[in-house]
Amino acid sequence: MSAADALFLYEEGDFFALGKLAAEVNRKLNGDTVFYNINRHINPTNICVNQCRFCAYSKLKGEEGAYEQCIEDILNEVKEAEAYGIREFHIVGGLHPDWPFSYYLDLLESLKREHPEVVIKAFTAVEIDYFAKISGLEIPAVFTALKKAGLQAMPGGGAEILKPEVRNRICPEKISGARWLEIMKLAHAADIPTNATMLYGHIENFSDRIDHMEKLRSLQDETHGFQVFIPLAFHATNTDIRKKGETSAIDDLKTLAIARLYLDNFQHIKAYWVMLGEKIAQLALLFGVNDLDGTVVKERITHAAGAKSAAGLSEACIRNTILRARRRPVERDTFYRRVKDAEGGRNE
Ligand code: V47
Ligand code: SF4
Repeated sequence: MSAADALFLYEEGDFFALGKLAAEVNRKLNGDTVFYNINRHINPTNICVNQCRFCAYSKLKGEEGAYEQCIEDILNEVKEAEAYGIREFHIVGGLHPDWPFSYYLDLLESLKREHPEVVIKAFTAVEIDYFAKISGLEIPAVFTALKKAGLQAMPGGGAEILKPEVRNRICPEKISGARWLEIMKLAHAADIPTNATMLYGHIENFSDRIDHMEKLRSLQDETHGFQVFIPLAFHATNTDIRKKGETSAIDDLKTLAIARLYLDNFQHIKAYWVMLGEKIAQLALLFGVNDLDGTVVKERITHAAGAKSAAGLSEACIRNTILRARRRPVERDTFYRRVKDAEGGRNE
């Protein structure tokens, strides 16, 4: 599909026809299955040297609401992980002005020591770039050290909108879009699978979104290292971006459907229920989506920006959401391997 085709679908495409088309493409790729994951988010600090205009989560050091967790606090917070069947730690946080790179290595090593079976998916490309700066290491050496400490995959955050004209207005201090792509390419070269996101619904237009997807599609053609694409719906409360209301349900569903059609080299499209709300995420299963993310537990980033969704969902609730859309719920691990099928029997 060309960029012009995708733009036409955004601007003129019939909403239901688009959904049907995307659902059909997804059915060919992934059948009836909808994946979910039993995971736990860890956000070690909200103190950040960047001040992205869309971010309600970050604080300056000493500002009211700023927090930092020592490794012991985190271990304590996740000590029941196995009892809850947790298979993945998803770790992202602010760029702390004083913490050394060794804090992050210690964190991964400690989590692996206490929870050897739980996969560690950690740090956006923005954090990886920051680790290189604070450690004086090159990016490949940062990856070598993190892998040795327990890193197994990376989330897709920090992509925002890759186009410089938009990016410079919403997050001028953040690494460039080109640098984000370069770090992802190096991650893939280091055999670290990553996800990819797009923050939409702020100041960007449809053509900026398609430009973003085009850049992801090109890199995926080169590396095949992206596992899933996740559009993130912008939430404006407590941010520096003035906007009336949140993204519309129609925009959310169209964006997911166009992503399914345009990103023909991505196997999976995820509806992140935290940002979409549980009901739109369910409808997304009719618009080309085959992944609902996970149980999450204590989401902080979007809730700082006014999200009304729950901070976490039980497995039963996620399975029920999928079943009521007449799809087959399958628990996956971080690498999209099936671990529990629709009847509830373990596959491993
Ligand atoms: O990079 C920040 C976004 C991202 C807001 O890879 C906001 O599996 C909406 O990347 N409104 C971090 N979004 C979260 C993220 C993520 C989440 C779930 C799963 C995965 C994955 C990745 O959150 C940031 C930024 O794009 N964000 N502020 C806001 N006000
Ligand atoms: Fe910091 Fe990330 Fe928030 Fe930007 S989005 S201010 S880099 S925590």
